Amino acid sequence: MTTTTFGEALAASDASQGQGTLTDGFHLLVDALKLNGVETIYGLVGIPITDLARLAQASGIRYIGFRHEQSAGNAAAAAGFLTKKPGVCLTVSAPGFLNGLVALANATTNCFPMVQISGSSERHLVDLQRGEYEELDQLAAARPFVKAAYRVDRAEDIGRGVARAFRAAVSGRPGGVYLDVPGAVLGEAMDAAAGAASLWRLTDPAPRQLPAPEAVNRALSLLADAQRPLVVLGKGAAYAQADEEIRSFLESTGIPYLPMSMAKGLLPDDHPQSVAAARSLALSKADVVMLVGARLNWLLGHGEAPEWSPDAKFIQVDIEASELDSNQPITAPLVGDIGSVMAALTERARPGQVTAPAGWRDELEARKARNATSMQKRLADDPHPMRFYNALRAVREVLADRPDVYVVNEGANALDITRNVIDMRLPRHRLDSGTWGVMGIGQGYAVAAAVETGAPVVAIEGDSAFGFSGMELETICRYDLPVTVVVLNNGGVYRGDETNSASADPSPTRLDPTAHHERLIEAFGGDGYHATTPQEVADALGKAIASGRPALVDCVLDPSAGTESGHIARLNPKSAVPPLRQPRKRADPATRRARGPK
Ligand code: OXT
Ligand code: ADP
Ligand code: MG
Repeated sequence: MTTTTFGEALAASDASQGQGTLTDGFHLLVDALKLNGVETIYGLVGIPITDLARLAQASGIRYIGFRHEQSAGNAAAAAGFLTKKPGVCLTVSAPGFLNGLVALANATTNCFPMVQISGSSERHLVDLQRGEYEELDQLAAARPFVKAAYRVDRAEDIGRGVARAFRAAVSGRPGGVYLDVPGAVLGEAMDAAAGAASLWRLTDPAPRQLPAPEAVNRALSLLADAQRPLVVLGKGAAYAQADEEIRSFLESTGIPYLPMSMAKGLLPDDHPQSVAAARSLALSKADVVMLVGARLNWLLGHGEAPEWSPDAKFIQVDIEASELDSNQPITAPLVGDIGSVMAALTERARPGQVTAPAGWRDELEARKARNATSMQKRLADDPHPMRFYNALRAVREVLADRPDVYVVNEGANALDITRNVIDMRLPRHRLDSGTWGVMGIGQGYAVAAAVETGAPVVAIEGDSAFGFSGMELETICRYDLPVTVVVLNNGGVYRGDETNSASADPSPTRLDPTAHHERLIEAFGGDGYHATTPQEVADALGKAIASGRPALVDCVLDPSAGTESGHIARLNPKSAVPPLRQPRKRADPATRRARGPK
């Protein structure tokens, strides 16, 4: 029996294409992706897409293989956010597809453009539920979670399917799109010339959307009458890559702005107009608020009093008209792409028409100064073991010299405290848990940031958050990426000192406080550091970034550091009924190990 290697098959297929005879679904899909500018695919192979990944790689597309589809999907989503082009994730049928779907749904929630292409099993067997290998109606399963979902049923429709998926992902409000490609379609042969003619490249994938002039005037009049105007910049503003238009409007008017977490760095965090350090005052007192690529969702208290003034009037700049009025009346809707809207506002504003009254600016400055002083105090403390602020002070000092570093951030306390302690100075350099507050994005986002930009990445993660995608350390090492993972290790989900009242089992929030996460990366050839003081954190991080190698710094924190749910504890349901049992102090196995033999 003779076997054909993939390389031989590829050469033969190239030769046959050269003769202008036959092509197949594999080639057409790769060609369609290349034609539409895809440079990288994030995925995990298996039946029926293994040869597709090989072919993509052979054709010059970079293929990054992960250990779990969710991380591959998260990488594709982050790539979409960073590049403004759909990130592509490739998965196998049924379970692989479902693993990736969480990331696709998260991308949709975050308004990131992403396309998940999944192989699927034999349609005639799946549809009659005959018990096919990895049987699942994937198209139906995807629909509720995505912006759009399509299936290609014939090789001749591959070009159309790719065009449709890419257009849907990136135009208007960006989001996640599912493209189902049954194995049989990948293997289907067709005339090569007809196949080539069936592909096309999208013209103007995300057309500009200009605001109506009267809508611009309405917004300017409202701003002109404001005594306490405020601009809120969201991750849509970061995504829009309209940095100059946004800066120019803000600086020409002097209006204070609040950056949402992923908009940090759009203007440098030390910009005098930033009121990140006077957040609650800015929200509660602003009388006219202009939302730019930010939804009035839970992260902004739905625009409700007392977090906001009950009399506040809202202007909303968004590409998605149906977002407006979702929570509060929008007095001045500005529907369009952020670049066009901000440019129109600057152009149409009469000199001196929109300003920020001095009294308002002074009030905000005073609050900023007060909060900056308490932040300095917290950072200056030097308890042993370390707590969040002390470890992060060291990280902050190292990153102060490296504004080029991309910061990925997840956890609860690890998220909330990092957001406020680590300043960002460049746009789109911070990627985090986003609209869902999801754990598990860490390593996937870090891989994408490194692959898409070539810049160093520091992923700052709670020890629980890290665990969701920890095995991707191997991916980071395999591709030798300049990623440093900083684990803020307090031994628990929120904190690590809770005891169980009922048995020897650890409490639900407990993890192992004795864990040495740095040993995980050493298993794959990366550099591991164990840090117990701020100086050790700074030394390790400085070395790790300078090396350009995969690294992990395990920062040992006091297990009592951290509060339940971080800054969003109020979202935990409260009951009037007292707990059944009072906690009985009983050390669990991890604590006993940490204490050592008696
Ligand atoms: O204005 P005032 O005076 O009020 O002051 C404010 C600012 O002005 C000021 N400030 C500053 N002062 C001085 N200097 C500077 N630079 C400065 N910057 C700000 O500080 C205060 C507070 O400011 P802030 O933070 O802006 O304001 P606030 O009120 O907090 O903002 C509100 C929010 C809502 C906008 C903000 O809090 C926010 O963005 N929060 C995001 C919260 C979030 O998404 N959390 C993650 C989810 S928690 C939970 O769900 C977790 N789970 C469950 C789970 C999840 N999520 N996913 C999956 C798939 N499965 C399960 C789990 C398992 S978290 C988690 C793991 C946790 O354990 P880890 O070990 O990972 O993490 P640790 O907690 O570290 O142990
Ligand atoms: P944040 O969580 O930072 O507040 P959100 O994700 O809630 O930000 O909001 C992002 C908003 O930005 C979405 O409503 C989305 O429709 C919008 N958006 C995304 N890209 C653009 C763009 N290019 N122009 C205008 N609006 C955009
Ligand atoms: Mg923790």
